[in-house]
Amino acid sequence: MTSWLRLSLAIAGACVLASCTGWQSSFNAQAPQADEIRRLLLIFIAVSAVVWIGVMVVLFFGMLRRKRQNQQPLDLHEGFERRAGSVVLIAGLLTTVTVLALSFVSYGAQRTVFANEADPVTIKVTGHQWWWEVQYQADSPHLSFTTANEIRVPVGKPVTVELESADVIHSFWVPSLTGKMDLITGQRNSLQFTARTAGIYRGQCAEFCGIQHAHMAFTVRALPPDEYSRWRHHQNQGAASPGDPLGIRGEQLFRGRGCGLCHTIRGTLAGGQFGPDLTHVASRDTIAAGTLPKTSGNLAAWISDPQHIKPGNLMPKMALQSDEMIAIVHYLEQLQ
Ligand code: HEC
Ligand SMILES: [Cu+2]
Repeated sequence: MTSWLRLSLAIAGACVLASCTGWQSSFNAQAPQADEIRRLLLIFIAVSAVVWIGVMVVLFFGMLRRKRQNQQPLDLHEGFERRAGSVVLIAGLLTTVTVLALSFVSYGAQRTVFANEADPVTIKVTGHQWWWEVQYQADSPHLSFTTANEIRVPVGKPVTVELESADVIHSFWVPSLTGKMDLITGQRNSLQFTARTAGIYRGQCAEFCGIQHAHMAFTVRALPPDEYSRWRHHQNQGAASPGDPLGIRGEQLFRGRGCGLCHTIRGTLAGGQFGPDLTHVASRDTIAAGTLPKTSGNLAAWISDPQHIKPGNLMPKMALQSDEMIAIVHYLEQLQ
């Protein structure tokens, strides 16, 4: 084998295998629901591989042993016709049995994937072009709150996500935790999963929903239960009041410049419902639905020209002076 060929094979192999691990992969299953789907996937791949190899082998021998050309096409070969007939019949029966068996296996897997465990944590997720609204629901309304693009769940506890859309059809997909489900206006779908291991799992909108569909990602972070309760308690609080003059100016500008018409910051007068809730925006890892890491520089870049980062997204470019920008970013950075 030439070294060139060996190198390309190694790179191709690495690419194929690399896609099997990582934080967004059905092969890296971290919940019983995802285990079932991975098992199903492997069974389907194995059965299809056996069928494909069988067809190729028969085709290969057929080509090797093909008959001479100069036969009379109208001659009948009764024995041959009969044998061919039984081969077709057996192949047909085998196909039926295989398809039926796969249907049963897949029905079995669905019973786990769609089983509803009692006493789940309920999270309502609403798809928007092109971000995710995440609403934590509780028995009493003062324990419910809204955030965006990042979902946190307790390890080992069943979580039900209720899915709805504010505009077009989206699809909720965190391959390491469970299967896909569509978000549809006026219809409430739901999915359940129980994360087994603490960690961060990436999700992605899996239904083409417009120009920024590819920038509609989110993360699910599974936390130990006590850490989860602490996080939830903190998120439920209103926003921290700005602690210095620059922050106070930032808060005033946030409303004065119209940001508060689209964004809510709980505990302040900003109560817009159109864009993501920013009450604890500084506690997020990313902004704009997984598009940029949340740093001061990226916040400023986003606010100064969101259309450059996600062309066509629904936050307009606003004219701000640079000192106003500095104050607003300084304020947002305090919203831990
Ligand atoms: C017309 C409504 C509208 C106005 C006005 C508006 N935004 Fe937005 N904003 C949005 C929408 C919609 C998004 C989500 C965009 C996306 O990710 O596709 C967003 C996203 C953001 C984000 C990222 C949030 C996250 O967690 O991903 C920040 C930060 C933000 N806006 C700050 C501001 C600031 C500061 C202003 C005022 C200068 C402002 N916005 C004005 C609609 C608006
Ligand atoms: Cu979408």
